[in-house]
Amino acid sequence: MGLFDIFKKKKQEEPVEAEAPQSAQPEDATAKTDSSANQEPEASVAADETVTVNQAVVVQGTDGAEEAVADEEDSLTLPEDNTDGNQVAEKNQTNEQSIDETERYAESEVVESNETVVDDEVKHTEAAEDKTESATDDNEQAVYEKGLTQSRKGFASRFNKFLANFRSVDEEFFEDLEDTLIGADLGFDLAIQISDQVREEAKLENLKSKEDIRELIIRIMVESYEEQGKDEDQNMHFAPAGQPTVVLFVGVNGVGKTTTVGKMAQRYKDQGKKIMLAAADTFRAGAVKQLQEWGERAQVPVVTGPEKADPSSVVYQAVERAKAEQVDMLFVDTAGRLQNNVNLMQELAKMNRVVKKVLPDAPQEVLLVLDATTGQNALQQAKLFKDSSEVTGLVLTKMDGTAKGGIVFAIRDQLHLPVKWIGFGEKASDLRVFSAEDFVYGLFKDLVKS
Ligand SMILES: Nc1nc2c(ncn2[C@@H]2O[C@H](COP(=O)(O)OP(=O)(O)OP(=O)(O)O)[C@@H](O)[C@H]2O)c(=O)[nH]1
Ligand SMILES: [Mg+2]
Repeated sequence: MGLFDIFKKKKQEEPVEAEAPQSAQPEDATAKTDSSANQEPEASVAADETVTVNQAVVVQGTDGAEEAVADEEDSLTLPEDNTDGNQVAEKNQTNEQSIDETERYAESEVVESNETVVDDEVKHTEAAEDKTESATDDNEQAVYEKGLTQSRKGFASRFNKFLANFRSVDEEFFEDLEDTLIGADLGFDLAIQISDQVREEAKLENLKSKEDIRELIIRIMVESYEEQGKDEDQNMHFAPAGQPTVVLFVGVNGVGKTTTVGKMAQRYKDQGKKIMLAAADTFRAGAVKQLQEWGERAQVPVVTGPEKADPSSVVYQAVERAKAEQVDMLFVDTAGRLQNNVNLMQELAKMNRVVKKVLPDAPQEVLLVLDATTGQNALQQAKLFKDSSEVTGLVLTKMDGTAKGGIVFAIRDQLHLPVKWIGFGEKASDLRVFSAEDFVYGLFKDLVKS
C-alpha cells in the first residue's frame, strides 16, 4: 500500500463529526497500514575487535588539522542568518516565551492569507484542531497532529487561498501553484517538478474541478516524496551487544543539539538502557552546565573536561569510560560554533577519528540536527555538513514552531539523508521517531476529503 493510500485510509477512519462533505470515493479500507517506519530501530552493526590507543597522542590532537584549517580558512561559509542563535539568553527562555513566539509567528502567517479562505474549510480545520488538543504521549499520530498544527494551518491557508482563485487549469494556475509550493518551503526545484507533474496528470485525467485538482496536488506531493525515499535507511544503528553505541550530534548553533541529546538520553534510559553523555561543546560558556542539567533530569552521567578543553580529548575520555563501564549508548553533544566554520568541521572530523581509535565501528550514528524554522537555510547547512562529516541521519527540531512543513519534502528531494527523529517541543517526550505516515497525515489531513 502506497503512502497516499495509507493517508486516504487514515482519513477514512477519522471520526465522522470532523468530516467535511465527501467528494471523492474512499480507497480500499481493508489493507493494513505499514507501520515499519515507526518502529524502534534494531541493532545491526557487526562487531570488530577494539583497538587501544595512546591517549597522549589523541589528547594532544596532533592531526595536522590546525595547518589545514589555516589553508582553508575562507573556503567554507555557513549561512549568516543563524549566527545570533547562540545567545545564552535565548537558551534560557522559558517554555511560555517560546510557545508565545511560536503562536505569534504562526498566527501572522495564517492571518496574512486567511482573508480569502472559504469559510467552511476554516471551520473544518478548527474542528480537527480541537480534537488534537487532547493528544496524549502514547498516541503517536495524535502527537504528530498536535505538533504539526502550525504547519497544517499554514499549508491549509496557502492552499485554500490558491484554490480560492482557481478558475481553470491554465498558465496562471501553474504560476500560482509554484509560488504556493515555494512559499511552503518545498524549494524551487521540487515546486517546478510537482507543478509539471500536476500539469501532465490533470490533462491526462481531464481533471477540472477544484476538489479533483486539490487532491491531485496532494497525491503527487506524497507520491513523489515516497518515491524519492525508497533507498533511505531510517533506522537507528546500534553496536553489537556488549559494546557502546556512540552517537555524535552535530549542527550549527542554536538548532537544538543539546536539547535533543537530553531528550534522547531520557527516552533510551526509560527503555532500560545504560546511557552516558559527553559534553564536547567546550567552546560556549554555559554549554556544559546545560547538558549537565539534562543529565541530572534523566539521571545519567555526563563526562566533562576542564573549561576550553580540546573537545576531542573529552570525547576520547568519554568513549574510554563508556567502554570500561559497559554503557549501552554514549551521546556526544558538540559545539555549534567555533572560531570559524572550518575549525568546526575539522573538529568534528577529529572527534570522529578519536572515537574510531577506541571503537573502530563507532560512531554508529552522526546525527545532523536542523532547525525546521530556518527553512531553506537549514538545507544549506545540511549540504555543508554532509560534505565534511559522515552524517548518517537528520533530527528535525522545532517542527512545532514552523508554519511551513514543506522543509521535510525539500530535505528528501535535495539531500537524500533520512530524517530519523522529529522534535515537536522542548520537553523530553516531544522528540519522536520520524514517521512519514504520521507526518503526511498530520500535515495534509485538512486538505483532502475522505
Ligand atoms: N519549540 C521547540 N524548541 C526547541 C526544540 N528543540 C530545541 N528547542 C529549543 O531551542 C533552543 C536551542 O536549543 P539547544 O539545544 O541549546 O541548541 P544547540 O544546538 O545545543 O545550541 P548551541 O549549543 O549553541 O550550538 C532551546 O531554547 C531549546 O529549548 C523543539 O523541537 N521545539
Ligand atoms: Mg548546545
